Parts: sequence; structure tokens; C-alpha cells
Amino acid sequence: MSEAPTTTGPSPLPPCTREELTHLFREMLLIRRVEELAAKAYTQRKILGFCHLYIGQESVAVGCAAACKPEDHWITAYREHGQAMAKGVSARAVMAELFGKATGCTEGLGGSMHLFDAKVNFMGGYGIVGAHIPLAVGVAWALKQRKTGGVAVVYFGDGAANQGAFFEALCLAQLYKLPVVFLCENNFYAMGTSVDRQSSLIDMSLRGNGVGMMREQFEGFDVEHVRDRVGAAVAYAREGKGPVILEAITYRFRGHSMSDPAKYRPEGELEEKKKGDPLLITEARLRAMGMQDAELAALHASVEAEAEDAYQFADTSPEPDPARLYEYTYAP
Ligand SMILES: Cc1ncc(C[n+]2csc(CCOP(=O)(O)OP(=O)(O)O)c2C)c(N)n1
Ligand SMILES: [Mg+2]
Repeated sequence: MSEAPTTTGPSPLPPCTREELTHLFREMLLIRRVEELAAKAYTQRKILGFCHLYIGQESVAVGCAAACKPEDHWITAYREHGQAMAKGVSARAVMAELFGKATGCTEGLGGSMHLFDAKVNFMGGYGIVGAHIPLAVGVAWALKQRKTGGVAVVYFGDGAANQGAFFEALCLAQLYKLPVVFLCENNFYAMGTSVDRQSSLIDMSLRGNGVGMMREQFEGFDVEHVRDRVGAAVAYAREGKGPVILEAITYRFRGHSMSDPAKYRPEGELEEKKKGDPLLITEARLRAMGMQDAELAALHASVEAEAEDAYQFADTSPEPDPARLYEYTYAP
């Protein structure tokens, strides 16, 4: 079999207007601030259990959201607070879920790794590495059968791209030409193991070649570029041409989870990567488009207020009723 083509071609989306880019910047900043407050709440023991932060990767989810339509369904792993917010779950509902409160998007029954909101087609966070990838193929199958025009987008990490279930999902999706975009966020680490120590390929989109799937790797730090590349991929899948596997090159600025001091990174690597912080890239572009200090300060203040409000809302919300513990265990 010849190698699959390496790009879906130019994006059907026009470049961002200043207004659109401002919106994307605000989204990324809100995710960043909500997670920084979540980190604080974790150390205060207001958030318990696992908590994996998305800080540094915000441009991927926000750029992807800008390329998707509401009818597109997302499914993902446990580093999903930012993805949930980008798909339309409110900061309040995310924070309250992290606090385990009844007002959370999963009514306090899920917690950090199991955010879920069917209202915005956010089909969840999952804690078992790679296990959600076949579910995305099922979602895509349903979307195709129901002729919804929707595309399934599945996020997963570089580590998850080593799981058997992932390869099987690729096989079926390509065979049935399902409308699914496999979006690998290669942040160069699977817990404490760097990608070159866990995989013979560094570009996980090359895994698509094994089944003849359209594939592409791109830099994921520039939100507008992510919007562009995911835009081309979802258009391809939506037109019925088949699935696409993408790899967004990204980086997480925090440890794997809140309990990881991240001592395994080579010295200086984090500092170097932080120079390419998605927020810095987009802020510089907005300034080049004419944004002044006062407008930026107002934006920061409004984000700060929204994140603080989410924290207060979560903190003062009621606990779930223990009598409801077994609800949602089985389908009604
Ligand atoms: C099947 C399975 N094996 C191992 C684990 C433990 N584990 C949790 S996250 C993780 C690393 C996954 O890394 P990656 O897919 O790159 O995602 P990232 O954390 O970088 O977002 C591992 C091994 C798990 N949750 N599930
Ligand atoms: Mg990783």
C-alpha cells in the first residue's frame, strides 16, 4: 500500500478576525486561570483524588473548538478540564465537578477525570488510557447512521497511541470511512516517560499509514494554526471522505498530575518551552492587530472575575445527596 497523503489541504476557514482571535485568547486565558485556581483548591484539599492540568496545551482544545460545529461530538481522556470548557461547559460547572459538588457538570458523581455534558456533545473524560478511542468510533458510527452531519473528535496522548485499542479503532474507522478525527496531543511525556523512550515513532500521526488513513502533524501552540489544521480535517471527515489522524505538537507546563513534581525533564526544557506559551503567541498577534494595554487589562480582569466566581460557586455549592450514589450506574 502506498503511504497515505500527509495533509487534508488548505483550511476552508478564513483567517481569524481580531474579534474572533480575542475570543479565542479569552477562552485560553479562562481555562488557564480556572486550572490555576483548581491547583490552589487542590492544595487546600477542596479537590480530592486525581487532577491532571492542561496548562500549556490550551491552544489545542480552543483551536479545535473554533474549527468544530456544535453537532460535533468530542470524547477524551482525563486531562480534559480545558477541553470541556472549550466545548461549552461553563467554568462554574467544571469547577464544581472538580470540587465534587452537586452543581458540577456530572452532578458531583464524576470528578476531575469524568467531566461529561451531553447537552454540548461533550462525551466525556475517561481515566483508562486509550480506552475511550474505540468509543469515538462508535460515536462516529452513530453520527453517520443518523445522518447528523456531525464529526467525532477524539483527543488522546502520545502514551495512549501505544495502546492496542487505539490501533483497532483506526482499522475500523478507516474500513467504514467513519467521520472521526483522531487528535493526538503529543506533549512529549506519558507520565514520567518521554516519548522517545516509549515509542519508535515520535510523530504519532504516522500510525495512520498502517491503515491508509489521511494524516498530518502540526505545531499546536498557535491557536489559529490549530483552528486551521483541524478545520481542514473536520471538513474532510464531514464530507464523507473518511477519518483523519492528526498530531498536534504541544507541551504541558505542569507535572502529569497534581502529585507529580516533574523531576524527569531535562534541565532548561520547561523554561525553553514556556517561551512558546500559546497565550504569549496569541497576545503578540493581538497586539500586532492593534490591541492596546487597556483592552488587554480589561480582558484579564473579566477572566479573573469569571474564574473567581467559578471557585466561589464551587466552594459554596451543596454536596451530592448520598442517596443518589448509584444513579447513572445502569442505563434507565
Ligand atoms: C490502561 C492504563 N494504563 C496505565 C494507566 C496509568 N496512566 C495514567 S496516565 C498515563 C500516561 C498517558 O500519557 P499520554 O497518553 O501521553 O497522556 P498525557 O497524560 O500526556 O496527557 C498512564 C500510563 C492508565 N490510567 N490506564
Ligand atoms: Mg503525553
